[in-house]
Amino acid sequence: MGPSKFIGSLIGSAIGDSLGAQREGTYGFREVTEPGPVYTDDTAMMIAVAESLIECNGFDGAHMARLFVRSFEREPWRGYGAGPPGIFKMIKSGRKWDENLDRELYDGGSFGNGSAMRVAPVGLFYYNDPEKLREVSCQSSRITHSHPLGMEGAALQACAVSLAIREEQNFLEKLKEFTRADIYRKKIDVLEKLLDKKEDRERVVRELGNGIEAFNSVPTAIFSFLAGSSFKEALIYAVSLGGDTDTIGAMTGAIAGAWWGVDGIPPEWKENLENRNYIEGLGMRMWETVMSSQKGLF
Ligand code: F2R
Ligand code: MG
Ligand code: MG
Repeated sequence: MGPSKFIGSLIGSAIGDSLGAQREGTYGFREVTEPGPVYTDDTAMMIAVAESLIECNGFDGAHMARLFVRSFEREPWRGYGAGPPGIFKMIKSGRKWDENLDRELYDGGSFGNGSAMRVAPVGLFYYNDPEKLREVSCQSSRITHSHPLGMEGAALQACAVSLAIREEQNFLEKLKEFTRADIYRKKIDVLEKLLDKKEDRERVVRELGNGIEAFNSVPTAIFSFLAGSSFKEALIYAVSLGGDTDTIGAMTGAIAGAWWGVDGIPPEWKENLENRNYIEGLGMRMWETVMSSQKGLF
């Protein structure tokens, strides 16, 4: 396998974020056809996840947490969710990454989509190892999102990216097998039935959601990917649903970019992406790291 799918997933995620950023938090069904000039917290955190996995050749929670803090301190204006900045402050003051710090902010921890929106690199890194993918998705989520539904959302999104890398033909069946929480399993059942009714956006949003909670956005991103017959179509559809559009866009883009590869992304969308060269380079480095560790196995 060449690097195209790895690069496509990271670039696709950043483009989906930039496309959706133009209408995050707005409602009603409206298409946006050109990505905006800047990406948001979704991409800033996704970059930190990728950098950490590459630098550590796998998951190191303390390292990843440090990179989150560094990224936030450099660019606090990226539009972070309510919880993470407080957690970064706790980590800076010496608290450990695995103390479930978000439980001091939310009962039972956060089930926001903040760990699913950044998890694509975990799906790439462990694309061939579903158990490890689940474990690292949950551990990386736990730094800021330790609620079981937050962790499950991250694991499900990473799984979708890994299935797209492999161009899995039984995509929904595999996702269903992987999922452990009822709310996600039920939504996967629903989305299968909605696939030929995608133009009824009101119904799609009513049944799948378009909110900031992981369970109201991860299934919607998976649906948007499946509803599109190209990267562009999937992304425009995802953002047209309104709500948490940068994040639903980022997650759809990570899956669609993994499936169609970097050449499946419209050139004019890539041209204007902020930090394009750096993100492409990260995709390449991640591919090299994964391929060289696989070589060691055989
Ligand atoms: N925050 C935003 N957008 C707001 C507007 C930004 C503005 N444009 C700007 O420029 O400043 N976007 C980003 O945040 C979302 C990810 O959020 P994250 O990281 O999950 O945050 P948090 O605080 O953990 O959770 C988000 C909300 O979910 C609800 N929630 C979570 N756990 C809960 C629980 N146990 N009980 C009840 N509610 C819970 C809360 O409402 C949280 O505020 C992405 O959209 C990203 O783009
Ligand atoms: Mg955002
Ligand atoms: Mg968002």
